[in-house]
Amino acid sequence: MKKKVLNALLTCLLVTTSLIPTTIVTAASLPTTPPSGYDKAQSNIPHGQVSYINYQSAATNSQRRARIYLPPGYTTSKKYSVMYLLHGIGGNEDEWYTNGVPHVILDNLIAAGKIQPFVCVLPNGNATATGVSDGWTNFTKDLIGSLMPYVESHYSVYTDRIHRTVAGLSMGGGQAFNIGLLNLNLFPYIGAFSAAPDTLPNAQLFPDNGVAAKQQLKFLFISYGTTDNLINFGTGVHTFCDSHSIPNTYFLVQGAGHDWNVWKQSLWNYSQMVCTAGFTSENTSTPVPTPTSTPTLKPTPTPTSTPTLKPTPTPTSKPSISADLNHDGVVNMADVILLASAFNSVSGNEKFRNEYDLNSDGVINMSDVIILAGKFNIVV
Ligand SMILES: [Ca+2]
Ligand SMILES: [Ca+2]
Repeated sequence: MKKKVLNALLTCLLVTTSLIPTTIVTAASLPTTPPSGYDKAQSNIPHGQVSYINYQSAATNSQRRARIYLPPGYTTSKKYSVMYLLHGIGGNEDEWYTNGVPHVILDNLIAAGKIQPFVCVLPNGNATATGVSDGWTNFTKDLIGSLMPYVESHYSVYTDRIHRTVAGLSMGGGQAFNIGLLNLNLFPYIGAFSAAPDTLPNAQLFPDNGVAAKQQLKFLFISYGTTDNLINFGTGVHTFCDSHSIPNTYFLVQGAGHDWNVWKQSLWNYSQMVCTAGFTSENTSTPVPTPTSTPTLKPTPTPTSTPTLKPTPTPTSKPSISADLNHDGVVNMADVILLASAFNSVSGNEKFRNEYDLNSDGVINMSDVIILAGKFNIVV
């Protein structure tokens, strides 16, 4: 008799347990430091697949390449959410895959039941082409006008805003801010990891003083290593949001710089938190808010006051200044950091004018970073 009661209780317990959704584990304690092994491939779990895609871009009038991660068990009998994950200066569609192993991090999170499976696209965020002065800005047009339509017509993915996010590191973090905040009708979740000087000023990111962002943003994640010299760019956005009651998550990795330790940890946290915020929700009944500002393909309003994104003057007309600003023989992130430290300095400072004003227009700004980006990884 006792055994019967015990069995009944046990059955009851099993039924109850099976009724608990096996989906998202609460991410209340996030963001945090990931457990060791979060970025290490495990042989005993299902793996997603990463492959190249080629699409015709109206922004460059050429074929462009991206990588796409399809989660384990991907099937056309269901719809998936899509994350666009952007790389940094000097990188391309291979950078995240090679150095940040998003496929490994996502496989592990899915296997652990921490996130729902979703599709992750790794674009080339520098949509440079003949006649295009700034491929990084031109990427907005490429992403929205060509890459997103390609992905949404070739894969079994949702096409509404609730199931789409943009995130990125460094230059890609700046792009995530610029693209996401100025196209809130398309991107309600934004992740900016160690955002670089391409981050637009708050007046441009929040043209209505943050009203639309407060209304439409569902999740904003901003992260940095505490020793990163670029920390002020995204922290300025964080501060603006705090002072305008726009919810945001500000994640600092203590003692870290501008590196993959921060970016991989950020992806691990962001992926879980964005799912909790509704990114992979199966409930599609959430109404799309009417955009209060007209969505535009170009994130940059006409630069009337600042000479940002000016076309590079022809090199023949100016004496060429080396982009190897720290004179260590290679053009890389260290030089961007030096340049950023002198941002918005004007020609009154002779050292800056002589060494950092790469296009010799009297001001150190994004135009100079674009020039530097064009020489990235060049050994001088
Ligand atoms: Ca250098
Ligand atoms: Ca300049």
